[in-house]
Amino acid sequence: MRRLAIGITCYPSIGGSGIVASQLGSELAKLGHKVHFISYEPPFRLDIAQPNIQFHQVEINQYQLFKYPDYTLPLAVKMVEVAQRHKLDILHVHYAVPHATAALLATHIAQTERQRTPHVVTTLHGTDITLLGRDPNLRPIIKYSIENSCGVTAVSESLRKETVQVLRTRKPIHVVHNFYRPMPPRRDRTEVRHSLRVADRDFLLIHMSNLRPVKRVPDVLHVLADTNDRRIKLLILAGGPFDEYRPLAKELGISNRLIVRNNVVDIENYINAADTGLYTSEKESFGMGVLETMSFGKPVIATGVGGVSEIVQDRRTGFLVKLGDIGAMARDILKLAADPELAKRMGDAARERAQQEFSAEKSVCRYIEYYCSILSSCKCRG
Ligand code: GMT
Repeated sequence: MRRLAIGITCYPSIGGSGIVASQLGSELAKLGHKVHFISYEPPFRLDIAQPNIQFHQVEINQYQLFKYPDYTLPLAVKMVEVAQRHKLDILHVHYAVPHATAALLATHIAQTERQRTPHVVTTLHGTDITLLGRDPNLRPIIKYSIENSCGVTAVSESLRKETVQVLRTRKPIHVVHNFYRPMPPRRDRTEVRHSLRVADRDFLLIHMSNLRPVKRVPDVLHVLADTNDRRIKLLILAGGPFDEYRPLAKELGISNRLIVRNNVVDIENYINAADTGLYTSEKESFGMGVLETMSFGKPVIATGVGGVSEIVQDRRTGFLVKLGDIGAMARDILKLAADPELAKRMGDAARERAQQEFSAEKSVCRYIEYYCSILSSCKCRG
């Protein structure tokens, strides 16, 4: 197989898209491809010391002349520089704005300078379409960036459909589902539970997210309150501030059943210590937390929105519930808590589904095949 030189740009902060882009880069590097991350800081779950990986930092100068500091322009310049110096075949950008926009500008500059021009592959992750795509101030540039990329992928069928519906794009969009390679837990389940003050007989729910409004954190708390069982506890691995939700937890009388940990990196130890995942989002183009939870053999109770229903199989790997149906979620939790055999059966099915349908092997292979098809057929490179 030909070794490729691939540039990757993503948001480096905590979030599913950065995690997916980092995992993809790391897997490509393991296969011998040269991977160049271009961003304002190293993505938070990326090991930049790994062989075949290099990180290129975008420097942003705060000129007084500009009221608002700009990132897109220095990013485009860095992309031109890296593409030329490292002979990039592919520039794989995660999110249409500003990353695909910067990549298109970079290829235009490179063409004008008669330099090496990489093929731009854009992956859509959700909020670029579901939120920004509906903003009339951004919609035309998002559409432009999609239509002019050499190739476009979406992380779920649901997001592909929504993109076509919201932006009326004609560009073919190829679906490559997100994937996850679980790290083996390094801490004993009982020890982790004890460190969280969770007893062996307790039933521990887990919720992992950045706590943005779209995740509906109040619903998570209401579901816990609705179970009305002291044995049922909830661990939130928060990628954002939780303090604004504390008054609600107090009002619902669940503070002593709630454990919050911030910016946890060793998620495998905590998911392994939990019993079931709980996700209440109102929108989710995929739902990395859902997949991560299932990968450790835990059933997931989730709202059946967007890409989540492409991951969770209702009544087989967990339960899919209507958005906002707090009562149904609480009943499903009680069902699992009362029936360890059911929880085990669903958890095993969840792990099997994660391994078979959302493995690193499968998705990385699909990306490589896609890169190769773009390299052999795309005419958009100068
Ligand atoms: O959901 C977020 O708040 C973060 C956002 C991101 O940029 O990481 O997540 C989006 O991309 C993830 C990776 O593809 C998906 O798993 C999430 O479902 C998607 N978020 C939304 O669609 C709301």
